[in-house]
Amino acid sequence: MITEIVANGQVRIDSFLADGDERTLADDVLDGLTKPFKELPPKHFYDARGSELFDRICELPEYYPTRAERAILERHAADIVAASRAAELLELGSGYATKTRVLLDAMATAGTLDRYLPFDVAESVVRRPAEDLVAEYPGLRVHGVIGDFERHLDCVPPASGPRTVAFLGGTIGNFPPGSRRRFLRGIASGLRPADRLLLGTDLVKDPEVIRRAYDDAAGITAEFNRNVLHVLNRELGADFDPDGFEHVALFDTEREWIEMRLRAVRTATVTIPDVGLEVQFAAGEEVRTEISAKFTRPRLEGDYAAAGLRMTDWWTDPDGLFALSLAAPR
Ligand code: AVJ
Repeated sequence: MITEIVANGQVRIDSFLADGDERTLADDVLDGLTKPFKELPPKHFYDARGSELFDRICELPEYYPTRAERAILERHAADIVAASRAAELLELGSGYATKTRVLLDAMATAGTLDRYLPFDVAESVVRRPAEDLVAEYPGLRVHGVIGDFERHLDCVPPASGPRTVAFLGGTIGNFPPGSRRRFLRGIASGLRPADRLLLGTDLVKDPEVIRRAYDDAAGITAEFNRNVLHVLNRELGADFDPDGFEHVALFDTEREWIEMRLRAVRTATVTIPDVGLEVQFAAGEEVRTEISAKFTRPRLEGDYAAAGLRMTDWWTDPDGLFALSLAAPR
């Protein structure tokens, strides 16, 4: 671990990422592209370009989750803070902390705000808002954690007051059901009785509305999807022709999740020197790049129960598109 203290001791940043980290990309590629049905995990979308494309997705007319979640936060931040009594906010996948300010404001108004702990893989994404926020909120302590929340959850410093762990945006939907419960169990095991999980979940709705959110008319999501191939080219020396792959988004009505895939438009042979792999693609062959599960309240309650949590509160936007819920350890 590398620790750094800045802004007169108000900001501390711990980094758990080291040399091994391209390794997880290499391992994921080696695993995923040698499976009978090829797949790549969605976390590798988010290099600088991917993060920028994702920000543009959030502004798209078709992509409702960001707006719906923000509407819930704006309307219910005070309720969330009253229910959780949080003195500190640990945010997993904090990004640029735009939604976070709504929560921090409500905590400041309630007079409980003490500490913010942004947790993200991207170093700049932890550092920049950390420094801005101490300037904006007098007395706020910021303890940033740079790491992979699938591996470094245990490295987060202990709570010094009632803690709310926020996992927003619906990213929990990226986990298939079994891993989802395992991940929630990992969060639950770090919660003390007064701590809460604040979770954002996209809800089941008209499949066409969901599908369009992942296949926008301007083609931004398609570019975002193909970006993972640019990442493999740059990081692993691969020779993918991203234009040789088309974007596919389909809603699995049985499992109620959206899938994104990349479909080879023609036969291709791709070499990936850094993992010593030569991969064949048949024309029309698909690589699954993301699942994004959609929830109902009973489904989420089932997941919470399986993870040792119980739902204490549930809020949706007026159109019922998205939900925020609070869960407590049982
Ligand atoms: C960041 C995982 C919440 O699943 O909706 C957006 C990613 N993929 N468009 C989602 C995403 C395609 C997004 N999450």
